[in-house]
Amino acid sequence: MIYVTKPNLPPFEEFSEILKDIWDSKWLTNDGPYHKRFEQALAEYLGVKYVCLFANGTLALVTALQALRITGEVITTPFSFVATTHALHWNGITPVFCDVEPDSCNIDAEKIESLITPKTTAILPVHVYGNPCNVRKIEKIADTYGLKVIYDACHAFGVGINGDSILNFGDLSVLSFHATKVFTTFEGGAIICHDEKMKKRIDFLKNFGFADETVVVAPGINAKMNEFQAALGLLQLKYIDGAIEKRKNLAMLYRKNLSDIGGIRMLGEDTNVKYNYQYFPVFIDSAAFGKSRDDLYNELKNNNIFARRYFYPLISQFPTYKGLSSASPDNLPVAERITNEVLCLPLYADLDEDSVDKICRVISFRKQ
Ligand code: T4K
Repeated sequence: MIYVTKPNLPPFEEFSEILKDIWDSKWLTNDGPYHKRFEQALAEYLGVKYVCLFANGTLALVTALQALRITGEVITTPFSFVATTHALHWNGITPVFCDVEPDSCNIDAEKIESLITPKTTAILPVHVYGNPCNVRKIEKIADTYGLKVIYDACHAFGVGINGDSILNFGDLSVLSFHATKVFTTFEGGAIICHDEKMKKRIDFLKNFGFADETVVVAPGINAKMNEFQAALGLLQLKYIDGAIEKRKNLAMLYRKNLSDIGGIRMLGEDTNVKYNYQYFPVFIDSAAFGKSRDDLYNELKNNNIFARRYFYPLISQFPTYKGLSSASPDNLPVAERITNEVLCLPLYADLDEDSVDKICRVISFRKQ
C-alpha cells in the first residue's frame, strides 16, 4: 500500500525520553515548559516574530478571525480543504468565493476587487500546496480598501520567497501540524503574528479568554497545544530540513519521469521561492491523456497506490455553501476545471525512489 502521505517521525527512543520527562513532571498542558521552548524555537526556525501554538490548524483559523474581529463578508478560495471556509462559517461570516489561477491554484488576485462590497472586511487566501499567493497584489488591495488579510498557510511550513518567510505577509498566517503535513506534532497548528499585543490577544483567546486567574477579557475557546505535541514539535525541528530535502529529490524524480507524458500538467517552480514539497499535484487533461483523472485515480488504487484528489469537490459545492451566489460555477470557471483534473501523487520523506518509478510506470502504462 502506498498512501498519499506518511508522517515523518523522529527516532522513537528520542521521543520516549521526553515522554518520561513529561510523565515525571506531571505538567501536561497550559503553557508548560515544552510549549514555551517550542514556541521560541519555532519562531527562530521559521524566521518570524511571534508564534502562538494551537491544538490544530482549524482552531487556529477560527481564532485568527476572532483575534482580528472579522465580521460580514470575507473573500476566499473554493479550492482548499473545507476547514478554510468552515472557519468563516463558525464565526458567522459569509464566505465570498473568488476564482483561482490555473498556474498556482491560488486565489486569483486580479479578481478580488470585483467581489468587494461594503460588507467585506477581510481576505482569506490559501497558499495551496505551499505555493505562495500573489502576496504583493493582495497587500495592495487590502491597503486600498482597508481590509485585513489572513493567510491559510497550512501547507506552507518553511516556505520562503526572496529570502523571507511567506508567513511574514498579511496580518496573520495559520499553520497546520497535522499528521499529513510536512511538519507534524500529531495534531497541531499555529498562528503567526507580527506584534506582541496581538500575540497576547491570541494567547488569551486560545485559553478561554483568561488574562489571569480571575480576569476573562474575551469569549475565548480551548485551543491550546499540549506538552506532548510541543515536545514532538521541538524534536521534529532537528529533522525537518532533511525530510524536506528528501521530498525535493522525489519531486524532481516525478518531474523527470512524467515530463514526456502528454496530457499531464505539473505546476511550475519559481527560482525565488523556497518550497517545502508538501504535495505533488498533477493535472490530467483527459482528451490529451486518453483517460480521465478519475480513471487514473482508480487505476492507481487497483495497484495499491492511494493518490488523493485534493481538492475535489470544491468547497463551494458542499451543501452549506452551494446556495451562495459566489458559489455559482459560472463565477469559478478555473476552479471548476482544475478540481476535475487534479490528482496529488504520494509524496513523503520515507517514500523510496523505486516506488516513485512504479507509480510513474502505472501512469505511463495507462497512456499506451
Ligand atoms: N487549511 C488547509 C488548507 C488544510 O489543508 C487543512 C488540513 C486545514 C486548513 C486544517 O488543518 P488541521 O485542523 O487539520 O490541522 C487531511 C487532514 O486531516 C487535514 O489536516 C488536511 N488539511 C487535509 C488536506 O488532509 P484527509 O481526510 O484527506 O486525511 P486522511 O485521514 O484520509 O489521511 C490521508 C492519508 O495520510 C492516509 O491515507 C494515510 C496517511 N495518514 C493519515 C493519518 C491521519 C497516515 O499515514 N497517518 C495518519 O495518522 O484530511
